[in-house]
Amino acid sequence: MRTLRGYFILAAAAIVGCGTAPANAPPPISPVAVLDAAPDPPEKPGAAKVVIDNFTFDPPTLTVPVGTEVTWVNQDDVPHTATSVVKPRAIDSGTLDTDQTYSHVFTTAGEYDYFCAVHPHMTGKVVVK
Ligand code: CU1
Repeated sequence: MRTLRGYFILAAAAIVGCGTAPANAPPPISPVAVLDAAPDPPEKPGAAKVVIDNFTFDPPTLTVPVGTEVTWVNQDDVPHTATSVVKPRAIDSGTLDTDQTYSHVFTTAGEYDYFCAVHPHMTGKVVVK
């Protein structure tokens, strides 16, 4: 009659046996390899990003060439907007919930001050040259 210890060794051997790959099998894919296979796409030319987080626009001042598409992405836990200070509003995102984005292509040089209509102390600027 086998002891408990004997059963344990048999079980351990079975687990190890299941984990042994056949000699001709491809190597297992490590999590690092999976990450390397799917990198973030590079930011396309003529594009720039403003991150909204912790009640701030980052960068607070963004300088871009004419023709740049600027995308605001709300990474905060609460809704925000990106809204031009002056009318007519070049920047007018409406309410952006968490992870929502708004994009605008700046076709005219100038300085575009904006703020968050929900939290007016949040301000930012896009300088288009
Ligand atoms: Cu806000």
